[in-house]
Amino acid sequence: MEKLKLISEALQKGKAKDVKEMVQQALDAGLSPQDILNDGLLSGMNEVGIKFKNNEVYVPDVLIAARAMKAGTEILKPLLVAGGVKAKGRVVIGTVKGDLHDIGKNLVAMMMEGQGLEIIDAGTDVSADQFIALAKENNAQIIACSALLTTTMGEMKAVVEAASAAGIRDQVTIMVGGAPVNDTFAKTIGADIYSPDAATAAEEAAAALKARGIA
Ligand code: B1M
Repeated sequence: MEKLKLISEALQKGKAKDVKEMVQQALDAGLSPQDILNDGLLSGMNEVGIKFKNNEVYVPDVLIAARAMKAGTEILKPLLVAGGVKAKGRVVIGTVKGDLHDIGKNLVAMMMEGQGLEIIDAGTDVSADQFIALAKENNAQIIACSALLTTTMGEMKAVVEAASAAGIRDQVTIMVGGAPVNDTFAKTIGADIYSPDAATAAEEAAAALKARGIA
């Protein structure tokens, strides 16, 4: 689809204003928010990732692409969040200590909101102790950890251990995700749920709460 390709290209060039306008135009033309997200914005970000890996673009280029991504998702957010199945429950979400990547985490938070969950967003570079303190303070049933670096994914284990040490392990469902994370890793560290993408994470969060009789 030409419109989505153009969005992807504008995102790769970091043209936030253009991305914003083009996303709105695509919506006005009747394209679905999900298609615009997947085949426009995420596809563009994926290309940036490939170029970043091959040293064809550098950190500043990635940052302006990330800003353009944010501009596009801001337009989509109310549409992706609306119409979700209402569920009760509170989630503390964050990107683990040492890790500043927040685009995926923000998408997960957005989709969970769409499931009617209340989100306490701890931001990025969140230590295990911060996750636990926020979960206790807010009486959260879910702790959701995102990691994008192989060097930081180990922090997720620290979160699981800190929940045990704080005596709340049986009260919180610990969810993990992010590009380097997989199901085997999640099982190894004792997390409860691994989800490969934001939409699945939101569905699994709602299902976990339902299974616990909360939703
Ligand atoms: Co970084 N970076 N980065 N980066 N960056 C990656 C992750 C990398 C794969 C690039 C590469 O080499 N190809 C590589 C990691 C290599 C590795 O560890 N194996 C990398 C590196 C090396 C680095 C630095 C070390 C670079 C440097 O400084 N030399 C540095 C680290 C900084 C730090 O965190 N301490 C760094 C910095 C940055 C920027 C700041 C420039 C920027 C982040 C901006 C921001 O987030 N605000 C950035 C970006 C944008 C990327 C890439 C290009 C894109 C990441 C992204 O946002 N993807 C990335 C390459 C890539 O992924 N292709 C790369 C889109 C996003 C929607 O996907 O976050 O995977 P993702 O989320 C997905 C799923 O993973 C899942 O749902 C989402 C989709 O629905 N998901 C969850 C995520 N969290 C979840 C949680 C869940 C469930 C699902 O449950 C709780």
